[in-house]
Amino acid sequence: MFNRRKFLQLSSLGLTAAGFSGFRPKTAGNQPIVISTWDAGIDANKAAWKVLRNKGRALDAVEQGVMVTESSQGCCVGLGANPDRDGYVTLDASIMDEFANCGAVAFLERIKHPIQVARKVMENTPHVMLVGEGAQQFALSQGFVLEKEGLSKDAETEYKKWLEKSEYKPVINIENKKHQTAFAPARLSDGSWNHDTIGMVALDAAGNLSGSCTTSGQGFKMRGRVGDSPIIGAGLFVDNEVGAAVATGQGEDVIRMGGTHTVIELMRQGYAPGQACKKAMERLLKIKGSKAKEIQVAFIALNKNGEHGAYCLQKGFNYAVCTGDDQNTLIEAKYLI
Ligand code: SD4
Repeated sequence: MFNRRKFLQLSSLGLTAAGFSGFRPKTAGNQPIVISTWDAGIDANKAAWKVLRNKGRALDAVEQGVMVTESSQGCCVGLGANPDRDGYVTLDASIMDEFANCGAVAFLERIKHPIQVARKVMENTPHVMLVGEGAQQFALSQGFVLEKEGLSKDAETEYKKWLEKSEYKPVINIENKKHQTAFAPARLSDGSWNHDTIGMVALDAAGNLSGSCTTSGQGFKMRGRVGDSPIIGAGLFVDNEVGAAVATGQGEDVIRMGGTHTVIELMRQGYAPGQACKKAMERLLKIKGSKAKEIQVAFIALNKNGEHGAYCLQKGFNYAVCTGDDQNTLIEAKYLI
């Protein structure tokens, strides 16, 4: 069995200290760290850091962090997001802690913070995942409020535009502000940029890992479609002996390869986080072949030692890393094709 001591031995032999994408934070010991996907991660990290700085639990940090993105007006992870092809916004989320407790919701409508509902599923039910109407009923029983029906102004505009052709074609890197400036502008009316997902993993001062992932899924998906984000082992996985990883991008392909579980198992074998993400991505490239050009998938990972890394299929993915009040930066991930 791979344990922390063995992991540290491998580290000292240099077997986990990657030459690429294996960044080591400047601080040592159980210095907390939080990392999250895309540039919206910068603001989310700030909220998570407040918890970590005060020696709070990684689980609370990853919940508080992604809630910022869920409620941010211009950032369409939550109810302001693009709808499915029938015009409804449906949300997926998952959360996992250091004891392998996990909770998830999928196809959830009219609830502002799916990540909080996912945590309630984890803590207050014997189950891991609730979906659709059942998830909504459970949320209401836990005191959540049913939000108004209807789309945000931006989503309404996008949906009308989409209806003209009704073609399902997810835009690659729609989440990346810089990429959109250059290639596919998706600026929202308040001046910010589109996002549909945020994933976050954190290590706390006690040396424990947790992760969260929340999304409106791919815009204009079929009604009832669920992506990777609420699926433990696909969009999110945490193994407190080894590390934590989260995925973003084309959910169907992340599910196909058991994305984040694969990353964690590679880390268990001794790969540094960036190397593990790269190896997993190579596996996906092999599965997808020439079709890989049509999609984006990215993984970010953090190990027990506080090392982090990422890898994506194609250029344009970035992630935010925070190790202090004024140490919160965006890193462009390396890519395969
Ligand atoms: C999904 N993986 O529903 C999500 C989408 C995503 O950045 O991550 N977008 O397939």
